[in-house]
Amino acid sequence: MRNKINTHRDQLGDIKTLIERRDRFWVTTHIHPDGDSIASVLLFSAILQRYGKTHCIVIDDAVPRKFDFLPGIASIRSFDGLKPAFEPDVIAVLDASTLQRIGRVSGFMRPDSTVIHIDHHPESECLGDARICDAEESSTVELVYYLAAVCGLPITPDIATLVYTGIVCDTGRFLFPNITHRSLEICSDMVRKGADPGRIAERIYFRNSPETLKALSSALSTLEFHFNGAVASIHLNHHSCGSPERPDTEGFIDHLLTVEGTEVEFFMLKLQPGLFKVSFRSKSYVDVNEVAKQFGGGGHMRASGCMIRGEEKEVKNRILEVLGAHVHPSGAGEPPAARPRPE
Ligand SMILES: [Mn+2]
Repeated sequence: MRNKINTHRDQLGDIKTLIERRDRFWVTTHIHPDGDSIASVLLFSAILQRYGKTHCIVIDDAVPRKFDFLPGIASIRSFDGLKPAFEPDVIAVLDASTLQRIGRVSGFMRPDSTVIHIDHHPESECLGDARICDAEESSTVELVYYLAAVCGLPITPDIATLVYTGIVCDTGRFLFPNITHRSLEICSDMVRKGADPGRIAERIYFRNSPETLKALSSALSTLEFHFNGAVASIHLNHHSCGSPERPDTEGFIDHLLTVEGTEVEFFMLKLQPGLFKVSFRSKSYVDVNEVAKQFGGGGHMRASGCMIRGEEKEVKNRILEVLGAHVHPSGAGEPPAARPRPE
């Protein structure tokens, strides 16, 4: 961990200086916020608080209910199209690879706005006046944690809970290949400093509504395989779930990863007639960031997403056409390439 702080010493120093010199901050992250993005904005906000800075967290989306236990969560303001009460000197953009990803909040940025950008997506625009973009990190919250260390933020049980939660969520509960020895070391340290893994798991993963489980069952009943089993897909129309609320479908796609022999998984969630939110996962050789990019989306090599307009059949066919160029049509997988060992 020390090594990483050394690697980013200059950038961390630039961000710290900017925080010390300016007074009013907006802190934001991507739409459809997840555990990492929410933990990151809350941790950044704790750093600002330590310096006594005026700030607000503004996200162009609702915060999923499962994160309601996170310390400071009530301070997050869901963007309602109106400008927050004060003009910022600085906007901190966390865990979003492009400004498009922060939704309508970007509409309030001026060309001369000062931006801090902290992110771990590959091909991040890396757009800030002060920035750290490091795709070797499992999560953005790890990078914000380094900043917290450089700024001397004491690691209280609340802070430890934020960091641990962000890492757990972005590593698929320590199962995805993006996990590094650093992430595990940091988590171990966070547990020592008061994060409670059992309670955090219970809050995030074991409080599904019956509607969510029914929605999962209905999605899994649409399971299909393509290209001799190399690709698995499911779809769901969230209006058909019998609940007026959008069910929490995050994690549905991960069930497809459990099937032996598949390389790519995708999940089409119909948000409204003619509009699908599509998530992709891959296991060893297909770069699904490239796949999602073809539809105007993006993400990581092993997990990505995009929005696609069209009718269900047409959307699925377009996805399969793109995937056809990436998977072995015989269904035979390639051995995973040896992963470079990150520092
Ligand atoms: Mn992330």
